[in-house]
Amino acid sequence: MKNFKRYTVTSALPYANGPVHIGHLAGVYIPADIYARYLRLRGNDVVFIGGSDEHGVPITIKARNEGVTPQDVVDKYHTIIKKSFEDLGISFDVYSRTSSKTHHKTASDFFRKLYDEGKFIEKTSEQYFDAEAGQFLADRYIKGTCPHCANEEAYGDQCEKCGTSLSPMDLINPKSTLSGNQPVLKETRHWYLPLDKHEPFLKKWILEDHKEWKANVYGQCKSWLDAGLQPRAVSRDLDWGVPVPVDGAEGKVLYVWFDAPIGYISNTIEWAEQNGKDWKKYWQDEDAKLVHFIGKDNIVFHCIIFPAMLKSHGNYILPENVPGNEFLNLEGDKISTSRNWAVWLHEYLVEFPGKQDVLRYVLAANMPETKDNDFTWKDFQARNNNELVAILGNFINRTAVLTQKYYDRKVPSLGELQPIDQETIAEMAQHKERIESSLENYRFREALKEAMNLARLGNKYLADTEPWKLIKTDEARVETIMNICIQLTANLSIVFEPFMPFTAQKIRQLLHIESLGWEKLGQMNLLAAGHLLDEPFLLFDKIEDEAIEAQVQKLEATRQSKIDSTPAVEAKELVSYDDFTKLDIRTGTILEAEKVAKTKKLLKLLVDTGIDKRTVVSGIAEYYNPEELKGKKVSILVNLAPRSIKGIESQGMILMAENADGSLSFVSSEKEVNNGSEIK
Ligand code: B3M
Ligand code: ZN
Repeated sequence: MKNFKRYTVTSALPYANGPVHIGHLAGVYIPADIYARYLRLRGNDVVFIGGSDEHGVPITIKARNEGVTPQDVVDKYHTIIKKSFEDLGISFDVYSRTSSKTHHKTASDFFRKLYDEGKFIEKTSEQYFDAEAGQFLADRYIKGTCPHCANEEAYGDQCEKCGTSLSPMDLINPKSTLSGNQPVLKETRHWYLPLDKHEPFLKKWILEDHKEWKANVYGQCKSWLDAGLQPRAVSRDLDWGVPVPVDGAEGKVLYVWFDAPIGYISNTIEWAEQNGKDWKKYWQDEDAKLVHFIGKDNIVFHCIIFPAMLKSHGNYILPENVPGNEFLNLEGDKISTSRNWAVWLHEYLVEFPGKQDVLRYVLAANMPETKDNDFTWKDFQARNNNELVAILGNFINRTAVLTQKYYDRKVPSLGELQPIDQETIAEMAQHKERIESSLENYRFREALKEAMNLARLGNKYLADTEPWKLIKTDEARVETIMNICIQLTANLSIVFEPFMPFTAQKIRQLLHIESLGWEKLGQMNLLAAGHLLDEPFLLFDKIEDEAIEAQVQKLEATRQSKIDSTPAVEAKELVSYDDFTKLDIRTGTILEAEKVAKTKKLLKLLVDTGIDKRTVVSGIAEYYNPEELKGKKVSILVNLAPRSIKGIESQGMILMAENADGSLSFVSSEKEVNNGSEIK
């Protein structure tokens, strides 16, 4: 195995359009932080990079929906995310953002170099354009009917009802969400990374040279490569992002997945500038080991597209490993930001103050390393009460309390060893290598289990030796036992440092020592006889049923509110007042009504609009009989362009309120008003 001099550890840059939840943590940030902390503890030169991904269409959509700018959106979430990571003890060396100046320049230069060297292909294609809004439409800005399940609200990239991936051209009756108009096809030019050309290299590099990658990651890469790679567009028609640095490319930005991974480099540059380091040593020197921590939905971008970009550029090292994780579910259901089905980190930190390590522990223990895994509040409670309190906390507390009681908190000396002592010491020494091997192979759950086994070993040793009985008969023997327990406790402060840094710090406080460094793990002479410990205090406390109930209730409330609410809970895009005043809506009265032949839903109505008497075809036959409609007061949109429906010219539209079950009812004024009164 190669010996690396430096480590460049990245963790996926979360989109700054929402806070971070436990799924992100278990999948990416906890394993990355454990790894970075472990490497540092071993004295390695490490840069651990994080940051917010602040580009992409979802951010622009959120901004539109909220009537703010994209910059407002990312400013808000970048602040929340950054703070919550800090509070959880995620030990980034740098946490920056892709809207930064450094990033814009780095990404722009990266693109420009590839462009200048002819590494892209340029293609013109037809894309949907909103003539009224005067802009090309990102897939997410187009809605229409799903060709698979007839959902009328399908997006241009996906139908959220049946889950099918779509392209905008698949939609029946596509509509721009900007203007509501039918978009038109218009030619546009974009730059493509010819992944097909990189395929032979990627095949060898991944499938032959990186067989050691995790099976889930390797498998996904293999299926992409087996299917054959296609050129990928790396620019978009959008006004939010890094502008394409080419003449004549106005209105175009780099595709978010082109610029975001370059964000790792940009953030390293910022860090290096602030810390007097040379960033190139971490990105362009074969002695540096680059590792990307990501979730499974990001595998193709980090294993195929970004390496192809780095390789095309030519100056960069490629990742040694990409330990991608599967997903964490919550109480049996997929975590969903839009459904608010999540445990949000910033909320957890407020609701469970001082319990960062409990969350870190539970998420590491349930890390979805090989398959999707589930987080439940019951398990959270059980792991806290039965493992952290009953095993780790219990052993250390007994050690501290007995040392205080028998020796006034001074470390007693080690006497003659008995077989049980020797066995315990030997077993302790074995953990080091096992834990190292687990950590270096990205098996964090296994490493954590091994660490916990050290605490178990301590409890077993205490139970077997029973110093509280011996103290009356064999005081010298108790000195040895307590010395061993204290040394074991010191070992626990080392081994838990990567997983539970706050707890490791507390253990050091109890022992009254500074950080020991990883190499001391397994040693028995960490604290000299006579060293004075601190006053005992508890490392963990029990989590009661009420606290867990409250969390379960909170989730239940989310589930319930989703069931109760109508499907149309989200407001539509904003419109200007001018847009609104274009609609001419009047009160009217239905004079005549009859069924439209050979249809189930349609009625032909004659309406007195106060301006004229006109025919309107309306899809209300399932809810109203023609007979009951004569004399009904209605609201009617009178300046809707006439449409021919079943051969009848319909002049306007009757406004209806649609209930959650789809039933319709008329909208009419509360007091008696004349026909033709304007509604505004
Ligand atoms: N923001 C996607 C995600 O959060 C994306 C990761 C970028 S890593 C360069 O899933
Ligand atoms: Zn569908």
